[in-house]
Amino acid sequence: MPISGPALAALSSLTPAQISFLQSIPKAELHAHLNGSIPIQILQELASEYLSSTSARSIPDSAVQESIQLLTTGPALDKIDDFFLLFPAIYALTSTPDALQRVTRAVLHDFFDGDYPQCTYLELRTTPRSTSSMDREQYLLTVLDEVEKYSPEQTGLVVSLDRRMSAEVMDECVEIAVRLRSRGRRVLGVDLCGDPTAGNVQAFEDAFRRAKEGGLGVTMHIAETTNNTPEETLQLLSYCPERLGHATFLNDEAISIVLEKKMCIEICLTSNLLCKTVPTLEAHHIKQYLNSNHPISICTDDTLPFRTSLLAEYALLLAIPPLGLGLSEDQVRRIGEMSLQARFR
Ligand code: 6MZ
Repeated sequence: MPISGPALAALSSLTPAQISFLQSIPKAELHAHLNGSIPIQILQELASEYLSSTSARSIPDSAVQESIQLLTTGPALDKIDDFFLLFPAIYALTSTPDALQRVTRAVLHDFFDGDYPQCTYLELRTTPRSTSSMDREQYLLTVLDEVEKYSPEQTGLVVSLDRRMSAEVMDECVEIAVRLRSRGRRVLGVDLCGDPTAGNVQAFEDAFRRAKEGGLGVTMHIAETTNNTPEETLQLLSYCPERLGHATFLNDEAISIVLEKKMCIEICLTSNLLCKTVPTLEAHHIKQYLNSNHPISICTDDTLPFRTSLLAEYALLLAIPPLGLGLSEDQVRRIGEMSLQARFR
């Protein structure tokens, strides 16, 4: 995966000994979206197959070409909304079982067997989609088969519930997730993701209650933008997630709940910087969690558009300011341990 931007600057500033240290420490990637983590070469291959095929189109060829072009050069995002516009083209290319199988295999390879292993443990998350060639259950089974084939001890699946889903579709996804888990499949949890301004979170209560009753872990993208109101955030916290994605704009009341319940924060540094929800590394909310020794996990979010890797995200911890946060090796090792402790069982 090509790396650029702040992650590359941090990685390039490290000594070979520091890079070896980052490679050697045990760490879990807990927040990686499957369709946001596809290696660009695989996506380019899928795009050329799509453009030369005669099958029915779900979106115009020009939209696919434009998005692939942007993803190849590294998209400049003015705001977080621009990020979500990249997905219709990616989705058009991963809408058959064969394509989904290929991307899942490639993403697993990238995390475990690329030039060097990125992590010792991976929770991959994805949103079940119903397409013309598979229903939501087939979608999940296709991904799960690959995940379990690759390394059942080192990987598991988190089922993402998109905020744009209707309550019925959300319930269906949770029902499938619970059923597959009860059959011993590696379904570990559910996530709430998607456009942070979409949906009414009160309608999601039932889905999260059922997921918990079914033994699934719960994580959710929360307070990712200033459009997420304090009321919405408190409502989501009342569903008792064990982990939170981003949690960038929490008010004092929300922070005290998060600290008291020791909810692990999935921190995605490059994602926040590039989506401009955090202005600088210096201003990042990771600092308040480091100061209070609160559980955090360093994650990539979407290596494809953000052009980063887990190792590069860890480089942002170790590099000297302003390129990084200037943490000590002991602190960084401890963060790796925390990520492993926060995995869903
Ligand atoms: C919210 C995000 C996200 O599920 O199709 N996704 N949702 N905030 C983010 N941070 C910037 N990054 C990715 O992977 C792609 C989907 O993950 C969600 C979006 O809903 C996106 O469509 P899957 O594998």
